[in-house]
Amino acid sequence: MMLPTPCFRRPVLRAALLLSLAGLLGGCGKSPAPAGSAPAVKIGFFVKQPEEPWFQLEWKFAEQAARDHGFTLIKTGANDGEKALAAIDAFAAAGAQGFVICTPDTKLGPAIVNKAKAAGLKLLTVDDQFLGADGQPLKNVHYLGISARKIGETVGDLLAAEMKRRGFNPADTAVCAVTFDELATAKERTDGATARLQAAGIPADRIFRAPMRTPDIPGSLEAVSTLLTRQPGIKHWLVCGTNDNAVLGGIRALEGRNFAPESSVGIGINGTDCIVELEKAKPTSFHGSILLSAKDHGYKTAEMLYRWIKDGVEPPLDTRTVGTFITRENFRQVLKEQGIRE
Ligand code: FCA
Repeated sequence: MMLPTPCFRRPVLRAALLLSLAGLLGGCGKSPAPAGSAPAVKIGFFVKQPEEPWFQLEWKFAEQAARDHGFTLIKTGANDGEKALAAIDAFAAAGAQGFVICTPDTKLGPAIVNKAKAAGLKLLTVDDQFLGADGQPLKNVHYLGISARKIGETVGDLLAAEMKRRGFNPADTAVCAVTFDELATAKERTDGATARLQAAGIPADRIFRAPMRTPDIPGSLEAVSTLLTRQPGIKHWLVCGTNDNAVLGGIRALEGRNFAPESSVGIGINGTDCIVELEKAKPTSFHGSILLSAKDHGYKTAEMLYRWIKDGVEPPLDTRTVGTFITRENFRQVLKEQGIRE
């Protein structure tokens, strides 16, 4: 079930919308629970960037969990903090007992926790860990995310190995790290990658950062184009970034400056937002990606919340997932094994 994200500005409209939402949800699916039995489980799943394949896959796997366990999933998302807060009201009005969220803004954490508490909803955060008022992670809020630093380090090691394999002259080679430091998991990834590249012998003054204003392909394209204008003498770029889209924007910027595909190398993170790129008949500079487990992030989070609601089994406070390196050589096989592609 997919909800449009309501934008509640006027109280009357808001009440009417919530009522119609409740009616809509009450009317769909299973018949009401018999008197005395536990109510049917309903779980909300809010994501910050619903247009991205990564988040669509999280939903797809959460839906699989809903089918397997017989609960109702309410999907909604937007890259907007106000809408995230409004979604909590909508989940409560729809009769949900809890929700999974990848928040558009980690600093909203305390507000989301308060709203969930007030509405009596259980809460599980995915991908982006909440921050408290002191800027530190809210460790008492249940979270499932990636081992970001470690995955970033793997990207750095793989880029260094690829530089050697391709025989790039270190004197003409530089690193482009497409960063989004506002988000802790993103910063840990690029910090991990650049630390390993420096350890592999790239001097610190040849490790350049391209900070994205928005965490998407246009944001990266703009940031990397600016960097390329400032550093015209580099022949080979090693591109890392917060996720696939960050790296893809960098690759598009290199193409815009006529870098040959084999002259540079990019390695992404997610593995789900670069499938079209890997499927292209001609290789680009996008060499591969660390495929994260969309199944763990979608199925497992929804399932953990379901067990918590239904059986009182509290999930661990902090669960971390790992990734698998995919390239043009193995991606079809690995995506099939992980249930992402037929
Ligand atoms: C963050 C990123 C996503 C994905 C996820 C695991 O939310 O923005 O692209 O990498 O972590």
